[in-house]
Amino acid sequence: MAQKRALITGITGQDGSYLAEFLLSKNYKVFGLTRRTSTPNYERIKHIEDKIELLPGDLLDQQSLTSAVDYSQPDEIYNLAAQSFVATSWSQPVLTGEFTALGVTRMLEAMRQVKKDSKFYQASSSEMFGMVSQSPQNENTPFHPRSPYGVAKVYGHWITINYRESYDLFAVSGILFNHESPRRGLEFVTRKISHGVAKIHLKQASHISLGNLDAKRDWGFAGDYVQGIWLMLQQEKPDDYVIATGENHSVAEFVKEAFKVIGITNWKNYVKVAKHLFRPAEVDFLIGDSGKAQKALDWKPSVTFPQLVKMMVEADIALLSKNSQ
Ligand code: NDP
Ligand code: GDR
Repeated sequence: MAQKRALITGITGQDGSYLAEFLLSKNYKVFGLTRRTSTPNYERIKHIEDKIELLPGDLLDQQSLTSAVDYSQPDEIYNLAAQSFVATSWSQPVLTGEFTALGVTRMLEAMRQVKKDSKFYQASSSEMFGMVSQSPQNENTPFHPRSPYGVAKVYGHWITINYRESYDLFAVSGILFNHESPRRGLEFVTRKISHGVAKIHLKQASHISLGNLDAKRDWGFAGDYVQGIWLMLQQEKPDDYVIATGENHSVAEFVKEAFKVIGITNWKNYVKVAKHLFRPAEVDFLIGDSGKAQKALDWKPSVTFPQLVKMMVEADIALLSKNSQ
């Protein structure tokens, strides 16, 4: 059988790096789209850089996307690139719309114009549910996004479905709930906590500043979730799936569990609540029902909440210890 070819946008991000590793383990030829920066940020993919091929491109630039698809001739396109930090979407709403919403159309156009028989994955998000109208949330739950990011993702979700229906493309949307790992960006709450706890453990900091401790999220492990993404493109027919653990916890519970890893129980003494970290509109409660994916894709999460927290705190302790040597 000919070697399969995949193009990943957002390969330098958390999910892109796990997905690239996973596809290499399946013997894919992996291409990754990277945008120009004055200093390369290949930290998450440096261990596989010699096994993949990086192509220049930006979600704002149609020509660069079309060229990347034309050059790589992918069997599968994974559109993971986005402005993905919800908080930033209020300070940069237009840019978020350009990347996270219109960027999807540009990628779909690139595929339609030069490689129509490719399979397309769109990274949709549980943020689309926003102010939830039912729990747990599944593929049929109505959307009520609460941030410019969430609104942009709803556009990306529907344009993917629209291209599937208009042009008969194999285009699918994975509605993924929060997924974390030691490779999570430092601005997201789980990594901010694991990194902060590691610093306190190593006596490099005295406290962590956080915003809303009451928000609840359905947190899974990114390594598990990229397998669900891949499975969606291995199906005979394109369809959309929720990927989630079916369990949720508050930010406070995450903090408590993280301090437990370093043997601290009175965690409230180490946390300061800062008003400026609260969002103009909040998503209070998310919990996903991945029953459809479990049945149709035979997917299920393998890492539990305490395992995830422990993995992240231990990885940050190791990282900070190494850096201070
Ligand atoms: P990251 O923020 O870690 O990675 C985002 C990636 O997008 C980076 O590689 C970034 O490149 C790239 N990117 C951003 N803007 C552009 C642009 N204009 N042109 C080209 N590339 C660009 O996100 P995650 O890995 O966590 O998430 C992957 C996708 O899944 C995102 O679309 C996110 O919105 C979505 N998602 C994530 C969930 C999660 O819990 N992680 C849950 C549901 C959906 P650079 O390194 O140059 O910044
Ligand atoms: P989220 O993730 O917005 O769910 O989006 P994030 O980790 O940023 O926030 C989760 C919850 O924690 C609360 N919170 C804080 N958040 C941050 N970042 N920093 C803080 O100090 C802090 N204190 C409390 C937030 O208010 C929020 O309720 C992530 C991203 O990966 C999206 O791209 C993805 O689509 C969704 O998950 C599913």
